[in-house]
Amino acid sequence: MRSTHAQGWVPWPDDLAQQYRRAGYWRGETLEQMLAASARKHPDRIALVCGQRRLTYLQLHQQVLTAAAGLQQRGIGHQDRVVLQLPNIAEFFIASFALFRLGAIPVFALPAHRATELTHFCQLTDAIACIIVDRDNGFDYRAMVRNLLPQAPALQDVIVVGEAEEFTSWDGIINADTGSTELPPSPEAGEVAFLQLSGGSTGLPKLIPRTHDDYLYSVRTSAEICELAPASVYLCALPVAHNFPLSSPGTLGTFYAGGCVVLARRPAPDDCFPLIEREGVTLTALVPPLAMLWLDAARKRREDLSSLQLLQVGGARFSAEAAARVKPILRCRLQQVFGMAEGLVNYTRPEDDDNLLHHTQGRPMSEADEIRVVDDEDRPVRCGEPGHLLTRGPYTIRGYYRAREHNLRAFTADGFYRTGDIVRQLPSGHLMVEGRAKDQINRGGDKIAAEEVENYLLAHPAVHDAALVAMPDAYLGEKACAFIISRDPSLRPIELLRFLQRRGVAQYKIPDRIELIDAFPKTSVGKVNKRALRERITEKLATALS
Ligand code: OOB
Repeated sequence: MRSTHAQGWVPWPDDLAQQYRRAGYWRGETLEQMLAASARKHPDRIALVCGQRRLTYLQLHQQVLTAAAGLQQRGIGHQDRVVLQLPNIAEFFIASFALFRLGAIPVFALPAHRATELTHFCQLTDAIACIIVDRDNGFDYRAMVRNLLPQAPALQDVIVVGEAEEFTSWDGIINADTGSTELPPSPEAGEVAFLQLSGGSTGLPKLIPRTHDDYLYSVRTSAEICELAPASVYLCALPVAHNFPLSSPGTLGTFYAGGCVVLARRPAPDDCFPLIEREGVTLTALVPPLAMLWLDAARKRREDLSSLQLLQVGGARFSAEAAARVKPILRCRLQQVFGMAEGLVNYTRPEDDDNLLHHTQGRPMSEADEIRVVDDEDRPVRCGEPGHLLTRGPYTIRGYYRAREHNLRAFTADGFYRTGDIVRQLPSGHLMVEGRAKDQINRGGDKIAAEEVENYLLAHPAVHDAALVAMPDAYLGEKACAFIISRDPSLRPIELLRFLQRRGVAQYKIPDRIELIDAFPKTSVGKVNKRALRERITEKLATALS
C-alpha cells in the first residue's frame, strides 16, 4: 500500500486491516467505483435533484468523468489536496467524485467557514487548489479567498462555480476540450479519500483522514440499517459536506442503494416542506433544533408530508420529550443517531421500543465496533455507569491528519479514539450520551472548540485572559459565553465581537454573550474552573428570566 505515516495519516495495523478485508468490511472499492456501479445498475433512475436540475445516474457519472478530465488538465492529480467549500448544490458531488476518481483528496470545508479556517486548511494540507461558489447567502467567497492567497503559498488554482472573475471557472473545466486525455488508474481503496473536519476541543481544527475502504463500509452498513432501496428519496437539508448527511447513510448511502438525493439549499421548513411534497421524500436527517422547528411548523403548514417514513435526529442530544413528539406530529419513524466524523456511528433500530427510541442515542452500527466506557484512569466502569467513551473499529480513524503530538492524547496506546463524550451503555448495547469531558460547546450540532475561540479572543490587545463555556439555550441546547478579563476598563463586548468578525471566523463560533470579569475561579490545582463559570452564567440567566 502506498499510504503511510509520511503522508500524514495513521493506518490501521496490518493484521487488523487484513482481518477487516477478510471479514468483507473493506472491499477494495473506491467511492467513485461505488457510483459507477450504481450508474451501471440504474442508469436511468434519477440520482440527484438540485433546484430544477435532475440528473440520472448515468448523467451524474458522466459529468463526474468529464470533470475529472478537466481537473486533471488543470494539473490536479493523485494525492493532491483540494479544499472544497460548496453549499448544497450538484457541483459538490460532481467535484468530489471527480477528485476521488483522480485520487486527489478533497478537504471538506463547511460553507460557514471563513478566512481564518480556510487559511488553516490550506496551510495544514498544502492544498494546491480550492473549489468555491461565487456567492451564497449574501457572502462573497471569491473576496474571502482573494484575501487569503498571500497566506496560502501552495494554492495554485481557485476554481469558482458561478461568476469566476479573475479565477478559474468551473464551467470552463467541465467544458474543456479533454478529448485525448486519459484518466489515470483509480487510486487504491486503502488510501485516504478525503479529509473531514473535527469538532475539536484544542487550538486549531483537526482534519480527519477517511479512506475509501473504511468510509464505504460505514456507508453500506448505514444504508442496510436504514433499509435504503432504489425507491428511497433522501432530502439533504444539513450542510452536504458534514459526515451525518454525507454517510449516515445520507447522500452516499442513497447513491449506493440507487435512490434519489434531493438537495435543499436551506434546512428551514419553508425550503424543505415543499420539496418533501414535490419529490416524495422518504427520509431526512436533522439536528435537534431543526427537528423542533419542523415539529412546530408541521402543525401549522399545509404541505403533504405523508411520504416521509423516517426522520433521523443527531449531532447533539435530542430530548426525550421532543423525541416522543416526532411520530404523532410527523407520522413517521424517528431514528436517533449519535455519530462523529472520526468514525463510530450509533443508530436506534427499527425494532427498538419507544423507551429505547426516546431515551437512548442508539447502538454501534457494526459488530466490529469496539466500545469501552472507562473512568478517569481508563479503567472500565460497571455496565450502566457513566464513563468516558473510547472506541476502535473498521471505520474509526487511528489518528488525525498531520497531528502527531495531538494524536498521543486523543488516542490510547492500543488505538482507541477518546471521543470526549460521557456515556452510559445499557446491556442491550445502546448508549445514552450523558455529557462531555472535552472542552467543546455543542451549539445545536455545530461544534465549537473552546480553546480555538479563546485564542482568537486573546489576540485582541485589551484581552488579558479568556474562557469560553457553554450556557443553556432552549432552542440550541447550548450557546457560547466568553468570560473575559480585560486590561482596558473601557473595553465594550461589541468591540470584541466585531474584532472576531473582522478577522473572519465562522459565525457560529462567535460568542453569543460576553461577560467581563475581574478574575477566574480556579480549581484546586489552579486551572480555570469552567464548571464554576458555567454555573455562574446559568444562574445569571435563570435570575434574568424569573
Ligand atoms: C456528528 O459528528 P461531529 O463530528 O460533528 O460531532 C461529533 C460529536 C460527538 O462526539 C458528540 O459529542 C456529539 O457530536 N453528538 C451527539 C450526538 N451526535 C453527535 N451528542 C449527543 N447526542 C447525539 N445524538 O455530529 C455526527 C456524525 C455522524 C452522524 C451523526 C452525527
